[in-house]
Amino acid sequence: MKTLGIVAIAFALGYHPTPARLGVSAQEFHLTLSKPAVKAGVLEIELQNDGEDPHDLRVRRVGGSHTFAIPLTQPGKRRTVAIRVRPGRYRLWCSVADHRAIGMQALLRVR
Ligand SMILES: [Cu+2]
Repeated sequence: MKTLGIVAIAFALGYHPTPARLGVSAQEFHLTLSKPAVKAGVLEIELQNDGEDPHDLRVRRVGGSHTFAIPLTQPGKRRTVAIRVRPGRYRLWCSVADHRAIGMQALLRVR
C-alpha cells in the first residue's frame, strides 16, 4: 500500500513515467489525429502515411517559435518521434508543396 501511495503522489505531481502517445494519419489531403488533446510532458508522435504520396509533419505551439520536424515519410511507412509539449495549442501540418493549404493541418490541445 505504501508503494501505491507514492505512485499516486507522483501522478498527482505530474510525473508520468510512460509518455503520452498521439497517432497522426496522413492522407490526401487531411491529417487525422488519434485524439484531440494530450497531457503536457513527453509526447510520442507516430506519423503514419496512409496516403499515396509522400508526406511529412511539422508541429509548432501556437505563439511559439520552434517547429518540430518529422521528415518525409513514404506511403505505407511510419515514423515515431518524441517531443516535449507544454500546455496550450499546437498546430500540425504537412509541409510538402501546398498540402497545408488544401487541408493537411490539424490542431492539438495540450492540457
Ligand atoms: Cu502532405
